[in-house]
Amino acid sequence: MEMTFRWYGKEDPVTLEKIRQIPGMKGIVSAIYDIPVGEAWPLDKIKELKAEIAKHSLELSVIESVPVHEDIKIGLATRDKYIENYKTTIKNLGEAGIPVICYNFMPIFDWTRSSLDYELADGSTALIFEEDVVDKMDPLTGELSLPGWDSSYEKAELQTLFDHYKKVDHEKLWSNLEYFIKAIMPVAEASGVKMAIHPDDPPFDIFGLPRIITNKLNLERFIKLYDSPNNGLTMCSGSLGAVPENDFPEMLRYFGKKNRVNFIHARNVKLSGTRSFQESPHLSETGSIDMYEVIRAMKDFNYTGPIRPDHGRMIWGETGKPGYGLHDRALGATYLNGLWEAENKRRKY
Ligand code: DNO
Repeated sequence: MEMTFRWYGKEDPVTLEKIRQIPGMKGIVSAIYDIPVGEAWPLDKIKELKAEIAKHSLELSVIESVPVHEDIKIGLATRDKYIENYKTTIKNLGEAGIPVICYNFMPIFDWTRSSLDYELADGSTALIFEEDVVDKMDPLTGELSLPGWDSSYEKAELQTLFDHYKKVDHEKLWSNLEYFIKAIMPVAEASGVKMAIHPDDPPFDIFGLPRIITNKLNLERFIKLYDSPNNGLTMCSGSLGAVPENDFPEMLRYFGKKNRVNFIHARNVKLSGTRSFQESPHLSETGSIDMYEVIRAMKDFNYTGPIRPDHGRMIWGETGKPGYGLHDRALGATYLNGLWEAENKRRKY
């Protein structure tokens, strides 16, 4: 595995100087944040980002995300022009030597939580999802926005989008995804770029909008849309593991053996209901996911790709982007490195 860390660019209070001091840190997961969703990313901007990261002896290992324009997800006639732009971005990223692109296909909203600063028993704060709270939220106010969302929409746009999505059920979303995948994958293959779709977070419908990248059956359906290792997955333990019916380590092993795991997000969640959870520290005993099993699964298919510690709590008085502080994510990276070293050595003896 290659240990990586998400960096939100020059505005991020967690600087590259700090990230490179985390033991074993090799790569950066980042994006270009000032290009409107749907436009092509110019090669020179990509090269600039890569060079900035290289100055700190780190590598730009993954782009997360190249966002998918809503017209593609809805299946509007305008989608073709956005798909052409997406193909240009993939081609340019390939030319700059970026090996992996993470993206998602969630309608309108990216990852969603009911609170960003829930106080845990130890005084740290974490992100949580409580179904009954989310059920009462009004998604049309335009006030719902989370740190790190690829895109968020103004109130007026939201109503139009919701109107469009009235005609998009799960099967329609699948066919729009298939259309997109079949169009972009030949370019990804020719450019040497591995695509890694991120599961829906949480992995069930919210606000009446369909979500389809949610469980083993659907991931299997997804990889069959286009049979190529370039058409792969981001296996995110916290997203898929947020519902009791998903056995994350088993799914990781299964898709890993099929050579479809192109990126891994590791974090823990503590389930507090069938559709409610708290983000917990990475350590197995604090959450519902057995992180040692995750590492064992990775070893079972000899994973050599990128992994990043996903969201951390806010600890030691740190302030900043909820989920994306330095300290708890650095602890997460160190813990994962420890499990990995131990499992590697155990297998050699
Ligand atoms: C949350 C992240 C997601 C992810 C996108 C990928 O912290 O895992 O925002 O970056 O869904 O497109």
